Amino acid sequence: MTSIGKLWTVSYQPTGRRIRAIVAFADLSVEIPDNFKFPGDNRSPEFTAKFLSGKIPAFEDNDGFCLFETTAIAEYVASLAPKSGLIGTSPKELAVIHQWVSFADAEIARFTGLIAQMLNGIVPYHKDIHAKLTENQIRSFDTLEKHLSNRTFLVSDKITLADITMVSVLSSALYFTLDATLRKKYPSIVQFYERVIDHPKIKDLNWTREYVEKAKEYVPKE
Ligand SMILES: N[C@@H](CCC(=O)N[C@@H](CS)C(=O)NCC(=O)O)C(=O)O
Repeated sequence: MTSIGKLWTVSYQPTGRRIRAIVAFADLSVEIPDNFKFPGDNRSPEFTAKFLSGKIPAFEDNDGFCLFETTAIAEYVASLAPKSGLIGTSPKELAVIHQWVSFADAEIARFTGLIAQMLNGIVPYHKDIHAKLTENQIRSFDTLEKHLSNRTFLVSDKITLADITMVSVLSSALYFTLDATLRKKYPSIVQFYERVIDHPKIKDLNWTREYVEKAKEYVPKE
């Protein structure tokens, strides 16, 4: 397997898992530096000289080409293996892949992320905002369920970057928000998630496999 460079991430980072899944699906490999302390080293001058945002995931190839931002890294890695089918086979297919990548990030992951930040006390908790974010996310689940009700994968009959992106986002939702009641409403989403994460090339990537029973709620600190 060809090593394409280094990926700075941590084992529990969902966006890092997304990139690692793309690397694995494309039959490539990437080195994960193990002497990297996070949080901490991401703010060091050495790190920010390469990656201006000071955030992970961050990628450097074997020639010193550096990238930050998950979607940019994911698509670049997918483009290194065009035969994998990850970036489709035509400009139209790539546009539809972008549509679902954007939908996954902006219309599902954004809400899970904000809800998780409120529940974890990173941003102040507000009940009405929590309810509104939940409502917005449910609208997105409705759209996704409708689309998947008669399809195996999001874009074509093969796994693409869109599918791997979507399961990386659903993995967090299944941990925080997509609870047993919602899962009954969205059988196609759950079947799709399990179909993609069980692909032999990516099944060992520590996806969420035990789903939340009741959407996580705010517990005020004493
Ligand atoms: N938009 C970025 C977000 C990256 C991001 O927020 N990473 C967090 C960890 S999940 C980080 O590195 N935080 C460190 C910091 O803010 O200093 C992406 O999609 O890659």
